[in-house]
Amino acid sequence: MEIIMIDGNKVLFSGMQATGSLTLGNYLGALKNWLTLSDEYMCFYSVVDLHSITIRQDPAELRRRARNLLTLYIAAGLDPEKNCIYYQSHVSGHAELAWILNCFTYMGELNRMTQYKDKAAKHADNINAGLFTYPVLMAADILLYQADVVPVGRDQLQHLELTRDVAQRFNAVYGDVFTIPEPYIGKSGASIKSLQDPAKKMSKSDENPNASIYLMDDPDTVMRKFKRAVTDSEACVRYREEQPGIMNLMNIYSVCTGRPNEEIEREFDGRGYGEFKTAVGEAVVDVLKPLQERFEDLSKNKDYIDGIIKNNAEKAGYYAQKTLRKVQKKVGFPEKIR
Ligand code: ATP
Ligand code: LTN
Repeated sequence: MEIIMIDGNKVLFSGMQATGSLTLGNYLGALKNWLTLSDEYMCFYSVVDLHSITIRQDPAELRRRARNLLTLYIAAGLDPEKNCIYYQSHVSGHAELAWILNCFTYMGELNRMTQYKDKAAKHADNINAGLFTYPVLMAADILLYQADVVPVGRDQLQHLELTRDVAQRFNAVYGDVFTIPEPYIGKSGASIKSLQDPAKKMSKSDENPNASIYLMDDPDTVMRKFKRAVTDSEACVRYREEQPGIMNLMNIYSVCTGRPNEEIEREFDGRGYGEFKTAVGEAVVDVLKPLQERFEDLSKNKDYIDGIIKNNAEKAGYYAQKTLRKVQKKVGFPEKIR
């Protein structure tokens, strides 16, 4: 099988939508893993703004959020010289490949996507075709760069499975065109739950601001939200299914401090939830503080960020074209006459 090796490294692709402000769930479930993996792979980290417009957006607000998100990738520690950090909309190959892959994806497959069902229920007044084919665009993102690995939170696994199915289907017809990507799910950050309803994932589009910790929340807000977090009446810090609220707080505490659950259980044995919540809040504040400071500094440096946007769009475009040309040829589009 021919795998396109970029600079001899394996390839990683991931992306986030510029809808709403990033939450602790996004950070612990995705961004943090991106950092761990970025040394081992040639990485593409995209601000997936094409995906964002499947929900109606205010144009100025979308532009602002997209830039903040790109800046945040860098503030989180991703080196923009080594990693390709760019806007999806700056590389037209995403949309072009998505069209081709649409013709290799079945309605029945897309109908089964739980994210589509959730979003369609939430936005019943705007169930557009883009929302339905969203996972195909995601498959195009990944396959365009011949990604070997895709770090995501657990909620995206179904989309990854679809990506693999579509890639295999295409390869079965045309030969080994696409690398079949593997998902990478981090351990405890895989699914951070809402602080107000531990049955739901923490989400940046939750209407209740107390349900999510935003990466830009100040320390007082973080502490207040953890104090109000929904728990139970068991009054013991134990990692078990019957206590989903506490499990969630333990997950957060564990990823932020690097300490295993057994140690946390020992530390808080016989102590109340109040103390535990304060400790979790403080651990989160310690993680967010340096991130917020770097974000502020970078935001002031317009020329630096503009340079990254320009260079990385060119770099991503170069690799995207390589795959796209190959795919266009395989499906039978005529060569351009130059
Ligand atoms: P939205 O509410 O707009 O759907 P979201 O908060 O679910 O957004 P996405 O942009 O869909 O965030 O996801 C970005 C990345 O963060 C994905 O890899 C996703 O799996 C991960 N992620 C999102 N929420 C969580 C969470 N609560 N726990 C762990 N990972 C998460
Ligand atoms: N669908 C993802 C965002 C996303 C993505 C991708 C993630 C778009 N394209 C490619 C990984 C790889 C989401 O909603 N979190």
